[in-house]
Amino acid sequence: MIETVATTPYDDQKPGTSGLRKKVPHFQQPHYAQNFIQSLFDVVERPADAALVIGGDGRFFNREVIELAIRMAAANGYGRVIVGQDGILSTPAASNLIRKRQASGGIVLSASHNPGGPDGDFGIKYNISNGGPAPEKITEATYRRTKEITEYKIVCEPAPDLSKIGETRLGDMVVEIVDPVADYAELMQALFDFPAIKAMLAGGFRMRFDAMHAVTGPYAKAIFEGLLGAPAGTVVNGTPLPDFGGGHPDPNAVYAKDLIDHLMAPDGPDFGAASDGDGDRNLIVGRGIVVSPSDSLAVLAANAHLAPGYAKGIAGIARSMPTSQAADRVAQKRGLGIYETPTGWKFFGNLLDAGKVTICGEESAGTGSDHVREKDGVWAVLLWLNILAATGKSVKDILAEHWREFGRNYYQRHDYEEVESKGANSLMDSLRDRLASMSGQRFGTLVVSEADDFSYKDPVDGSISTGQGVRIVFSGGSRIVFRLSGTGTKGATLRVYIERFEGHADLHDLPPAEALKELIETAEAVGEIRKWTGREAPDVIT
Ligand code: VG1
Ligand code: CO
Repeated sequence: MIETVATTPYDDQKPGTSGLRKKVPHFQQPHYAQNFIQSLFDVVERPADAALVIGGDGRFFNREVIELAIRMAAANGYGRVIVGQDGILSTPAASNLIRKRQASGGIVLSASHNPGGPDGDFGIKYNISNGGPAPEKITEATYRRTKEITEYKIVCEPAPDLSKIGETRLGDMVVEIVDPVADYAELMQALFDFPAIKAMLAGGFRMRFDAMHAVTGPYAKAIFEGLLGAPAGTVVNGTPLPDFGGGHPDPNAVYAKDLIDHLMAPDGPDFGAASDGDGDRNLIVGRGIVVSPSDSLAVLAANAHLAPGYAKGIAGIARSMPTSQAADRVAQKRGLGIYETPTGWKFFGNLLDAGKVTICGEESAGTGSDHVREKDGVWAVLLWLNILAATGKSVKDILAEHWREFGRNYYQRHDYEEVESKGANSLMDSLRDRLASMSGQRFGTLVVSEADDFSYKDPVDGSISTGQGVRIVFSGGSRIVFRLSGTGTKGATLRVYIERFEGHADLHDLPPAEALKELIETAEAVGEIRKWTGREAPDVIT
């Protein structure tokens, strides 16, 4: 039986970089999740009897909202929902299922790398039929709808048991509970040389995968320890926990320090990797060296042809604006198309669908390809392993050779977290006010050659996104980018991205902080970060 429930709008359901993210108690307000889900169902394109994929990263409140979404889908005319067992689906696995099963879309419940638990973060994201995050025109329409919603529909019956694989019915709708890993693992085997990676692992190559108590645990265990035969214990923190073990499932130098410490030991493993809450990010660490995500994108693009799935070569590369220009150098040398998009995976979808690019990446530890329409942590790890198996080289050697061939883009991102929104906005406003007069200005030895607020015109559908971050480019190509995060749930997070190109091979082994010293000082001088945020130093440097 379908019940129509009266509700009143909330005024703060505007999706950010990657869906709607709020603290759990915020989501637990009466009808809060229902309003957002109904607004989605009201605006998205879906044929009668459409299929919908539903899953999440297993964080606190995941199951409740999955059950709600199933009951609301049944009341809103969906013909079938495809749900990961126990409500689990990594973001890339959800993307794959949407594509493979020709669903009209999917609901992914995650706040990605943000902490979980009763006081942690929660999130709802909608993906469209190509498997990718909803583009801005849909997120904006959803937001408009949330401001005028008066009722939502839900079936009275409870959702079926999410732990039992198989089909049941709820009202007129089929509820299909699927193994969250099987289809994804099959796709990975179609892309990579599993026998070669398996032989490398059998030959004594040692790896460590840190799932950070988040969703990649079951995927990593099935693929690395199961299919590829890595010894049990290769995957650590491999059971998804509702609060991620109290940790912060963001694979960077701060939160994945334990993994990095293992890899820095002289007798440590050959290769280490970690993923985030929902399995779309990756951190790659070689023995004695952490790979910066922007470099990882460039290396993967330059070597993808070594994996069977990309043997024909790649069509082009796309990177988000703040991501370093290391990938551009690969594209230039190899005669490939290169696209610079705003932050967030939703901007890659059209380029991938149109076949303009094969590999995409962001400085925030996200890389992926046209195999799905999301970034994909385990995919990136497998492509690295495939490259290592095909070349027989170490991560350190691969990077050194890459820099010798293409030069090195030294890079850092400085995050100032949970600063007061007012100060952060003033900092950005002040920069924007000065953009027009900045060109030609001198800071130490650096001269500004160009300064703008990044805007993007999608080359496929012509849509325009403005205000995507302030770029200050210096003669010689060094850059400082300032933008505010669109995924935080408290105050504002200021991100400052700093980059300098170094072509001389004998200068490729400097610590990034040293190579970027002058630019870091210039970022303070231009942005007046201390003045506006009251902070002496960033919280996180990646
Ligand atoms: C951050 C990253 C961005 C990424 C987004 C979602 O956004 O900078 O590159 O796409 O998170 O990642 P922001 O607006 O906070 O800078 V995740 O792993 O949520 O799916
Ligand atoms: Co994520």
